[in-house]
This record gives sequence, structure tokens and C-alpha cells, in this order.
Amino acid sequence: MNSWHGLIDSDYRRWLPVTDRTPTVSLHEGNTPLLRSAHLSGLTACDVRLKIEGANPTGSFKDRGMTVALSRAAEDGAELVICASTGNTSASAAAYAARAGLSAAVLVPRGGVALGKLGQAIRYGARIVEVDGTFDACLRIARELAAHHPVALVNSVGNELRLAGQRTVAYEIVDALGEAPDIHCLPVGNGGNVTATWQGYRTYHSAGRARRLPRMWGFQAAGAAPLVHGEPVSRPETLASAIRVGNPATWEGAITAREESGGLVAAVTDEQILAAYRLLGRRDGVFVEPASAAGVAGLLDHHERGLVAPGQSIVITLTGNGLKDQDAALRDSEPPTRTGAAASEVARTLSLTP
Ligand code: AN7
Repeated sequence: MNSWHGLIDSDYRRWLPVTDRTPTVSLHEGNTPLLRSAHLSGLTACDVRLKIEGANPTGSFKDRGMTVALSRAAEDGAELVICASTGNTSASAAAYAARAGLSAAVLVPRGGVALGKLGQAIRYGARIVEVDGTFDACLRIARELAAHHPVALVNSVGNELRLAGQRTVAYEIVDALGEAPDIHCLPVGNGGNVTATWQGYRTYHSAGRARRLPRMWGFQAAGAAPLVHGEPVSRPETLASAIRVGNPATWEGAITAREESGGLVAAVTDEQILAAYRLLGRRDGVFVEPASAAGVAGLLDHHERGLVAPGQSIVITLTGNGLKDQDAALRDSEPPTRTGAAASEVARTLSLTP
């Protein structure tokens, strides 16, 4: 039986900033799998669950916020929505704009976006502008355009609508587990997701739906870790392009999540991110994009340093789908073995015994 019709037309509607006058713009996002990882649970002696946000309609958690942002943009009579993006926001904004019958323009750092995400934005019919600069420059420009022209900004910066939608991930987790976890791990780029997830747990806790609150453990890539250093990074560098952000727009929110939850924001190296990326595919059958593996990389790093007490409930957000970034998937991989079209040849190649 499939009775799921997206976040706005679900039981979570009461937590979302929509009214009877708001048209629902949805691709049936949300309600994503929460998978137990046998491997990570065994390794850490904890109960480790993976929240598979790559199962959303455009392949990332961004759809949770975008259904709300575009529903409200449609209600407000917007014609053009604009965003800056490291890729996933642009794909999501373009898809929901198409769904709403609106136009979308997306600003992306030239050469800084995985091809699959650009392909998505193209097919969803967005105008794509490649800016000679970082994501941070794109965001500055998008904000300026929204201030001076009739365009709706759908970045999560100061966009309560996006954050309200993204809070639903915490509601789903508490509803699935019957309680909040002890620790919630996730990647951090612009800081919106850690902010929203923490606010979601707080909302549910205040409403009496969870008895406890998790510690929020956010992880940035070592070459793009402004929140860890306490100052912006002018030339952010990491192969995890989705979190290549030097000056997070939701800086305060991310720090608040860390402080209020008694959590942390720490750095993981690209090597650690890639190791976790490979591990998720090989051990759990979950294909993520590199940035999405940062939460797992951070958990493993803290486990190796003896900082993860056994017996805890741990949830890790896997933010985006691996299909978006085939360059990362094929990097350092063995090329496929070629054979002629004969069973005997394939059998020999696979070392099959008679
Ligand atoms: C897979 O698409 O910012 O800390 O412009 O795509 O809320 O920024 C993407 C961010 C983690 C970080 N994982 O979340 C964009 C964009 C993936 C992402 C993040 C992003 P935030």
C-alpha cells in the first residue's frame, strides 16, 4: 500500500509553514529509509543507522526544504527562483520549479559541480550560470540579485521555509526509532542541514514526542573547515565538492547546534572521506556521493580515537546519492576486464573451476 504523498500532505504538515491557500508542490519527497548498518554497528559496538537521503526524488536531502520553498514561492506568485549551489540545491530547485511551472536560474562555481547534478538541472529546464569563483561568491551574487530584482531566493540562508522542511528528517528518525538517538552524525557545508536537523529534534522534544535530545556531530572536509578553524577559508579545497564551502551562510545555526547539543564540529581528511565512501558501498550496499560519507568518516575517526562509548544509538545522515558523481566512483578503480563473447573465456577470467 502506498499512501505517501510527500511531506506537505503528510502528518508532518502541522510542523510546516503552509496554509490552506498554499498549493502543494511535491515530488513525494521524504519518508526515506533508515537502514541499520551491520558493519558499522559491529565495529563500534553501537546501534548505527543510516538515513538514506539519496532516496529522495532528486537524490538529496535538499528536496525536503525545496517542497516547502517552491510551494510558498508559487503561492506568492513568484515567476523566477534563483539559488547558488554546489550542485544538489540547483538540481532540487530546478525540479521543484518545473513542478510548480516556474523558471529557475542556478549559479554554480565553474568546474566545481559533479556532472550528474548539472545534467539534472539541465533536464529540469533551469538556466545554468557558471560563475568564475567559489560557491561563496555564487551565494553573494544570488543574494544581491534577490535584493534588487523580482526573483525569489531559495537558498537556505535566512530562508525559514527551507529549514522548516529540512527539520522533517529528525521527525522521521524519532518516529522510526521511538526516541531520539544518542548521537547524530552528518556532513556540514553551508551549515543549513545541521541547523535544521537540530531544530527538528528540539521541536519534537518540546512537543513531548522525544524524551531526550541527541548530540550533533558535524563533519567538514579538512580543506574546507571554516567552522572548525573559527574563521572563513578563502580557497576551500576538497574532492567532496558538495561541501566545498569557505564561509557557511548558516554559521550561527551550526554553532548553536553544536553548543546546545553538547556536540562537535570536526574535520575529516579527503582520504578518510573516500575510505568511508568505499566502505558504505562495499559493506552496506549504499552508494553515496563523497560529501555524504563525511558523517561516517567522522564517526570512524572518533571511534578509532576511543571517543565513541559502546552501546549508543547513532544515526548518520547520508545526504546525497552516489549516482550523481561518477567521476568519484570511477576514480582509482580497476578498469573492467574485457573478454570475447564466449562463456569459457569469461569463466577463465573469473577463475571459475569446472
Ligand atoms: C550531499 O547544493 O549547499 O551544511 O548548494 O549536497 O546544509 O550545506 C549542498 C550541501 C551535505 C551540506 N551533503 O549541507 C548545495 C549545497 C550533500 C550536499 C551538504 C550538501 P549544508
